[in-house]
Amino acid sequence: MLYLNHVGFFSSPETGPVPPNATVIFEVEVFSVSMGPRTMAAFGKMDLNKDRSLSKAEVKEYLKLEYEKGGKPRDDPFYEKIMDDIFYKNDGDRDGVISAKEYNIYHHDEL
Ligand SMILES: [Ca+2]
Ligand SMILES: [Ca+2]
Repeated sequence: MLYLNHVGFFSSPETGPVPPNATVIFEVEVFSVSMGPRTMAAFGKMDLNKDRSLSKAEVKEYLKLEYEKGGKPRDDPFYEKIMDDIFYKNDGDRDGVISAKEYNIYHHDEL
């Protein structure tokens, strides 16, 4: 089962790396409902330095903003968990950044 989280990344709690924290997964799922599917517009918003790839710092910054906007700021370990999952699932070549291509990769898949 796949969830789409609030920044449009897919997340699978069954096969995730370290998400025994059901609360995180639940909240990620809740955010997904309000945000809809991943778009290049969302990518552009997260890509602060416009190099067409997302570093952990950029994703974290975005997560923080979204949670603060939602009135539910979290501590760093919370964001780290979500980011671990995001990068595990989306950083296909494991170079530590999510390229536009990697970000968009599931977009063309049948789920
Ligand atoms: Ca970037
Ligand atoms: Ca990558």
